[in-house]
Amino acid sequence: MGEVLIKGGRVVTAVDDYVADILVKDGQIEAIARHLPNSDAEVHNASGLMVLPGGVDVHTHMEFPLGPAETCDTFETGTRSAAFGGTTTIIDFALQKQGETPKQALDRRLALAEPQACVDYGFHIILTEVTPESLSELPDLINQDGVSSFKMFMAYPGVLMVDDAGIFRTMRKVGTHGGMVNLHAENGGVIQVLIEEALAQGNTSPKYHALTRPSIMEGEASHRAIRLAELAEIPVYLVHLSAKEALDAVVEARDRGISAFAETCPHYLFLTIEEYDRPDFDGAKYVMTPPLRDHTCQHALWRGLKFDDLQIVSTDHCPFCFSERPFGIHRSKQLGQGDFSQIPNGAPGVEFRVPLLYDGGVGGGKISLNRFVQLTSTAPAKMFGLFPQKGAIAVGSDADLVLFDPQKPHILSASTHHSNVDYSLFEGRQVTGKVEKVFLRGELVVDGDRWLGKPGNGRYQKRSASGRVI
Ligand code: DUC
Ligand code: ZN
Ligand code: ZN
Repeated sequence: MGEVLIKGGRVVTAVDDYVADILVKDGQIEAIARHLPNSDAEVHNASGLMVLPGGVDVHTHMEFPLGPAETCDTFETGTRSAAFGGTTTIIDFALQKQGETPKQALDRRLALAEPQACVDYGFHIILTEVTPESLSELPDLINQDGVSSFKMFMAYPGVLMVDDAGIFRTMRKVGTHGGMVNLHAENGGVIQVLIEEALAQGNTSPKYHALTRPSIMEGEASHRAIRLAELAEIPVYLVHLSAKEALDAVVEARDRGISAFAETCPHYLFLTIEEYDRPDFDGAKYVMTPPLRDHTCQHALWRGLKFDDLQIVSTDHCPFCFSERPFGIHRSKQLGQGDFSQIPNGAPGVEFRVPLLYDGGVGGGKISLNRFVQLTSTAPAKMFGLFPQKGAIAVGSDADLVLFDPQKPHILSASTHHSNVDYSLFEGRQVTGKVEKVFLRGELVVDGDRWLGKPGNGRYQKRSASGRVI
């Protein structure tokens, strides 16, 4: 690949903000200076634009099985959608299926992603069977295969849930090797009772998804997760934190010097439980887990982002179409017609994270510009062992660069997004701040509305064991 020169952009990182030229050579940043000569490089004029490090979304689910359902984005469509939204690295999940070892799960997902990925990618492994055999594979996965984080579910009993003993055993093993444990923190047993009670009373509409997953049960499980990690002496990372009660547990632990970390997602920052009051079956579009919460929670989340009680904004992009066509009932919310508990849990969002957080966060005066970059790129790269290759604009870092127009208004819509999913949580919402160009290791992959990337050009990222340094 020839050299690329990005001229006169406003370089914004988690700590910097200055105007400079950036020279890219062999996919990496070669030089940054006030003025660089044009030489033979392909030149891109970035005056009036911000130059941001490529977004890092550490929570996505492409062609992912969830019970009888499967998400409707392939690795190709989902990563292309990510690129259009300014995200150049994702960390997806390899789910350990029944009878499978963690390494087998990883290999299966790598084979699926490799020919399709349009942006760089890594995997967390979801452990569902904590057996001596599974545990014995973890050191090599961390030290050789570049998988340094392992997710477990405290919800979905009988399907995905791992009990406290299994979580604790995993924490001990992962901690010894410097890895990170990610937890879906909700009290699965109690929620199951509430679901059964609701259905027995004939309460079947999507709203009951939210009513049967109370925020105090997220708070309880978050507290338990942190206490287990404290005993195991390992950092812990709570995924998709939505409830004030859960955030309170994180704040309390961090105040005591415990390494508790958490992400939240745009839907919890911008939407509330009222969405479930939509008529007919429309509330199903908002069925994700945990569910949308109230304004008190939303306010607490923004405060948490501002003061670093929450470290990362990821999407939990887990798209299921609303309609049965064209991808079939198993990739559709229609699976749950007449029974909210059968609605596939998940919602799309990988394309809108960066513009939404810029518009609502920076534009809305809730977080600073540097904090926005930290939350969407630098902190996720650091938390999951990708920094300084990713998450930085620095000499030697990968030239994953986003040219972003901070003044440009545009409308978020399923009619113009690039995911396979047929709806948007944010349909019709106008935001200010648009991704104009995206470079993946120096290659221009998005130019306005044009797609120039290629499936298979995304590279698997072996991650370091961030638990040692976080
Ligand atoms: N948790 C996730 O992280 N994603 C989809 C569903 C769920 O419960
Ligand atoms: Zn989850
Ligand atoms: Zn998820």
